[in-house]
Amino acid sequence: MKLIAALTSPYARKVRIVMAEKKLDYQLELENVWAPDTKIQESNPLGKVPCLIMEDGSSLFDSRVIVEYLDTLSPVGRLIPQGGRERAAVKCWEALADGTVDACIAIFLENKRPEAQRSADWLDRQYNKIKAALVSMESGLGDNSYCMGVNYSLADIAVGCVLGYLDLRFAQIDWRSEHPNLDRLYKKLATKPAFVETAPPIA
Ligand code: GSF
Repeated sequence: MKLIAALTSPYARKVRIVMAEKKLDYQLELENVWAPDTKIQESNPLGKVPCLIMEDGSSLFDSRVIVEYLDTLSPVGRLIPQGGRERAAVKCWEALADGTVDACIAIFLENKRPEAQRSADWLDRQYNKIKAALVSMESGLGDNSYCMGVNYSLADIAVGCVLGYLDLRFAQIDWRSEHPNLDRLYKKLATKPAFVETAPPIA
């Protein structure tokens, strides 16, 4: 398997952490999807990473589809419950975390536009989503060890990737002091080899 990714992409980081936790071998191919000569659309018509190229050459995207597939490849360290409410709950945590990243990226891209073209209303709307999502994650986690209670799952990986992305691109958001439960979870996740190995480069 080959994973087309970018080192700063939180969605790709989620996939790479799942690969590491499942002890799956793969080749990492870095792609700058914003470069004019990017070939990403040959693999993903949407022009986005992460994109997984399977043994038969076919591709799989997006990150949620990829991690769901990877979890079926090996019984090592199941990250998504097989069915029922628990499965839906993990997927909902993932949707919340990925949706928070979507809002972060919308802000990041908006801020790349010339200042006169930026919409303050649009930026506010995205910041509000991030704020509300952090509140929701904080209360959903509560005093539990992990998002789903006692078991480490894809929910924690997805949440860890958002928090890492906030540190990378939104250092001005002091999420730690307002969200002590998330701080406690992140400290624990940050010691895991899969998180250490995939930490985004500081740039
Ligand atoms: C989002 C992927 C994405 O936006 C997923 O895989 O879960 N729902 C998708 N990737 C960004 C890179 S990043 O900021 O993580 C991307 O490839 N953007 C290029 C574009 O044209 O939007």
